[in-house]
Amino acid sequence: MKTVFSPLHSRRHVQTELDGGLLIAPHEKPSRAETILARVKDQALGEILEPEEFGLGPITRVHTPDYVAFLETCWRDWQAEGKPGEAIPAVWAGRGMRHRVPKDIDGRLGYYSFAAETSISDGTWEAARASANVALTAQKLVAQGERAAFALCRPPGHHAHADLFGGYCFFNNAAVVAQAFRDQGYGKVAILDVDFHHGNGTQAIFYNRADVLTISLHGDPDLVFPHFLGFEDELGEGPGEGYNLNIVYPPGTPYSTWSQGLETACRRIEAFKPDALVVALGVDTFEGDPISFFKLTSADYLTLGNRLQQLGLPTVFTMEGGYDVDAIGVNAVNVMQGFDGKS
Ligand code: OKS
Ligand code: MG
Ligand code: ZN
Repeated sequence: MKTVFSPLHSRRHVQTELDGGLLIAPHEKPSRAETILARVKDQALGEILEPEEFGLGPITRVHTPDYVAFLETCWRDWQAEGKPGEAIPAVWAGRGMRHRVPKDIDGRLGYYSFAAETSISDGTWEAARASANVALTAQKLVAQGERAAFALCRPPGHHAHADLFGGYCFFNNAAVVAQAFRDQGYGKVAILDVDFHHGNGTQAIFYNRADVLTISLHGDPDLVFPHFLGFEDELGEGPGEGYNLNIVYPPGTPYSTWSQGLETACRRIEAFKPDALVVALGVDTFEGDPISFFKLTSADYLTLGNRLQQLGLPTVFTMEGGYDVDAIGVNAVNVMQGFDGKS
């Protein structure tokens, strides 16, 4: 399988993540992508390509132009106000308040986000753009006939809504890829999110559409991030009713349980008969992950990859979460190798 990777991911190098009342060193750090790339090379998974430049067109198919413009100037605007640290949202429109875009940068940071752990500094815009280009290049490879491609995206994307950042995500790479398939004439696309966290942004972007099926397996949002979306009674709305599926699990879930939901998801995808599949791949389901509570083992990722291959679909993998950096390369590449037939 071919991998798409951009060294520009390292332009996202924030120093802070608000966690437990402290500004800690971020979990979502450059070594994540470098470790996966090293494993891709070590295992000779396949050719490694740099992304092409697709411009903002495919991004604004799923994100609003005002949100994209905000991200482009956010750090500049923050600095222009003389703020001493990294840009962190700290105020939101609560119940009963008005959802309008303020002029002030503190107000706009709140308007365009849903959480405060995701700081912004210089280079975040460039890295997020590169990450979307990585995803779109993988999509192009598959549209040109590759059975599958690995978009080694960083920063990740699945939490980003049409006009909200958060959960370390800015552009929803999986959604951008799915929409690109649609715009190229693929009639139906399925997105399967196997990251530990609910793919809230992906769900929201396609919630009222029947042409893109969204499925996410994740930790119970009653207990974990993103807290306010991802419950099993969220089935889609309007024309999209029946085209969103959430499968939630409690702490300690091993592959033997998790894979039952995977089977449900695979059967739903088979019934949908999509023309392409996007897998939002997080490996924060790993037993050693520092911020998650599932118990998947490294060997389980080979099994997962093999099961996804059996769907028989043109497939783009977009990299999402995974924070046990020592294991992230083995785990992510195991999915690709399982897909390619290794057991
Ligand atoms: C807040 C925890 C924030 C978790 C962000 C989740 C990132 C992720 N202390 N999403 O898939 O991995
Ligand atoms: Mg998920
Ligand atoms: Zn995650």
